[in-house]
Amino acid sequence: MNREQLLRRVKEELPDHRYQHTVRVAETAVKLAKIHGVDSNRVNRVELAAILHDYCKYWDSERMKTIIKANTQLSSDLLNYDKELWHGPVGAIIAKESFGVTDSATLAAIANHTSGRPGMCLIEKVVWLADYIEPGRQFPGVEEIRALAERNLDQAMLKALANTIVFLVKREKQVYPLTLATYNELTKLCS
Ligand code: DGI
Ligand code: FE
Ligand code: FE
Ligand code: FE
Repeated sequence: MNREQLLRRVKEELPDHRYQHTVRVAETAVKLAKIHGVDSNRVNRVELAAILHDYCKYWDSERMKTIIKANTQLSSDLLNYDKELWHGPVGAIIAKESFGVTDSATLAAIANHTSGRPGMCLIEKVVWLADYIEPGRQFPGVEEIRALAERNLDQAMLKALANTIVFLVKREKQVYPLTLATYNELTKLCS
């Protein structure tokens, strides 16, 4: 499937504002990939992961639950946490099964784009941050993280995760253990 066919499939699955977000994440991710020296023959993996990252975002939660239960490589602990955390891991399964994606970094970038994970590779970090800083995102502090993302991916992710965790704690929401583990690892990488 070429890029245009893929984008058409994604467009069918998403409301227009989310499709536009996806296109901006792909553009931002490619830009970040080039800045941070992703091999030129791997930039297409970054773009592919970005195009598919929110594919399952609007799926019915029962449909996602069924997929999580059926795939033992996904943590069943996910089901004890917010549904918002499900569309990445489920998206990676669908990328593999319905779109024939086999590259492990591409699949990991889709799977972990919400929480992150300790030990993320360059491609995963670029997609994670592109999702956070794409030009349509507007919230206090985003400009600082946009600037940081061009210089240092780890520092940018640390700041973004700190913001996310503060946002969740202020609303007395659960913080997924992988989100915290990612944050903790980045505090060490950045110290
Ligand atoms: O799908 P997007 O809106 O583009 O972005 P996303 O997949 O990165 O995040 C989706 C939502 O998940 C966002 O509102 C923040 C939230 N989130 C991120 N980490 C956690 C979380 N929600 C909970 N409850 N716990 C987390 O650890
Ligand atoms: Fe998402
Ligand atoms: Fe994100
Ligand atoms: Fe997104």
